[in-house]
Amino acid sequence: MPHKAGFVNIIGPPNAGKSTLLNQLVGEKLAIVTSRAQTTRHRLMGIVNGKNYQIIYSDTPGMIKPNYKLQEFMVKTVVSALDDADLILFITDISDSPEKQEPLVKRIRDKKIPVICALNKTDLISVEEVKNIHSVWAKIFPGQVVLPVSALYGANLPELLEKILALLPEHPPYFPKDQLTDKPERFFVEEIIREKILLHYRQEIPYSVEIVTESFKDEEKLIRISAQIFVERESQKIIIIGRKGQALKIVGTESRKDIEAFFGKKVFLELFVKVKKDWRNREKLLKSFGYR
Ligand SMILES: Nc1nc2c(ncn2[C@@H]2O[C@H](COP(=O)(O)OP(=O)(O)OP(=O)(O)O)[C@@H](O)[C@H]2O)c(=O)[nH]1
Ligand SMILES: [Mg+2]
Repeated sequence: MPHKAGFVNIIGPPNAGKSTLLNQLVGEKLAIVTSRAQTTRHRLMGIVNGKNYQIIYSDTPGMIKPNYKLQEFMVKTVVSALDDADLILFITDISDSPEKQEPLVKRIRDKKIPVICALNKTDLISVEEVKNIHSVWAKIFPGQVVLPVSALYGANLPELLEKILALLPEHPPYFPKDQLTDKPERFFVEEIIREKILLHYRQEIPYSVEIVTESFKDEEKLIRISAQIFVERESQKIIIIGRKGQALKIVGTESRKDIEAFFGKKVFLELFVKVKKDWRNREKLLKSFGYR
């Protein structure tokens, strides 16, 4: 049997369930998930290996109209994922209006790359409604696979995998067959901390935060990690730390537990908060934070 391999890029509007779907398809919690839009900022690959195939999934940020430089970088990430896909896995909340997705749908159609359209969160509506909306999307993507799914509950995901495998090109593996992701350990530390910040702080605070792992020392009995939390203004630093450091302590404890679970090892985590004025709009700083 010939070997199949390819890049399956998960693309869609914010909050559609892209990261949830990546985690389910890979079978590991690689990507952070929250109920807030624009949780994902970077492209993240999750690799699934079978005897005769290798699927390289990419989670991407939600497609938006950018308001500041960081968001411009996020959009650039989505655009490049549209370009290098062997298969575009377009995902949208089944309850979101198809009209709203028109500009992104047009970009996808123009690529002339095979598409699977996953209509997510079917658990929230009736079977009848799913049928009706499915027929609307089938007209938007004629001749392509349109599949209602629930990423959260795993509904229809075996069918989705089958369709992906059917459309995957013949190719030798791109990565070693035991590789799970393209990202280094530090990335997951930073994302876990950011997830806790998204969960615990309101309004703009999480969007003004960037995490940088200063040091990551894998010692015999534990991993010693020191990370910086960058904010844009002094007032945000005060909020992040909280009264008597209580707020930051919660973020630290919850992050440590998740990082321990992720690496399967005890962790000592130190967090520092620093102001980098207006970092979201400073190109050089953004590049130093890994945005390309
Ligand atoms: N009910 C339901 N909720 C879901 C489903 N899939 C995802 N969610 C929820 O939708 C929210 C957004 O999920 P994410 O996976 O972070 O969505 P995303 O598309 O990656 O979002 P961004 O990274 O912000 O663009 C979270 O609260 C998820 O738990 C689903 O199938 N059913
Ligand atoms: Mg996401």
